[in-house]
Amino acid sequence: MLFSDEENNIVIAEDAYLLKGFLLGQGEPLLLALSNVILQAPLRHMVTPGGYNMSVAMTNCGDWGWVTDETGYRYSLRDPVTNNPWPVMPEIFKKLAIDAAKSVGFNHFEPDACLINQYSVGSKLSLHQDKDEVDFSHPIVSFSFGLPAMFDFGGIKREMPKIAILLEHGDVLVWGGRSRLNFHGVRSIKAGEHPLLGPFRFNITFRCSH
Ligand code: MD3
Ligand code: FE
Repeated sequence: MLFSDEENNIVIAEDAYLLKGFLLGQGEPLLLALSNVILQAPLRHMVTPGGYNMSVAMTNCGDWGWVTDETGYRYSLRDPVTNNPWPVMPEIFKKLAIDAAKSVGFNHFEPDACLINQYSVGSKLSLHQDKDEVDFSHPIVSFSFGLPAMFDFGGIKREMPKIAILLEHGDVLVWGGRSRLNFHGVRSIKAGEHPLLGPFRFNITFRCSH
């Protein structure tokens, strides 16, 4: 069951919070910063170690970027498309991610990696765990923009029951501690038009990769 704590954040699970509409006052500078990152490090469909093309298009900013290819998943200091370092993490991204983490009690969050996911209509992210980081004591913070998505949140084993959570433009998830390694995924995005982002959803995750 979902319930709200004293600050009116929604507690989804142990150490996992949904900050509904947290970013709504900051949409314009955030989306400007996002478009600036994407101009320097273009969105691309990466290949999984199993040889599948991901339906989600991705890029990164910050010191480390998450990449996948036929050889596996890893964090890289350079963009394999341009061979450049990833674009600097925009100050406004970093500040709001740290503020969001702080608002639910994660006081020492210093992300060194920021993964940008672009979903078109029909894109999905299959059930997975995030375990390419070195230290799972740090939370993950995620920002959602554009079209809504149904997010599935499961347990620490793939076959455990899942709850579905609607993620909308301006929402933030902070995910750490006892839920850090839980399985999760994003269901296929339904057709729609967002007034600012058109037929797309963007999700931006902030992590301590090292
Ligand atoms: C729950 N992204 O990039 S963000 C991913 O909406 C990813 O694009 C999704 O899963 C998206 O790896 C979900 C929310 C999220 C991020 C990390 C988690 C939920 C999490 C780690 C553990 C459990
Ligand atoms: Fe994930």
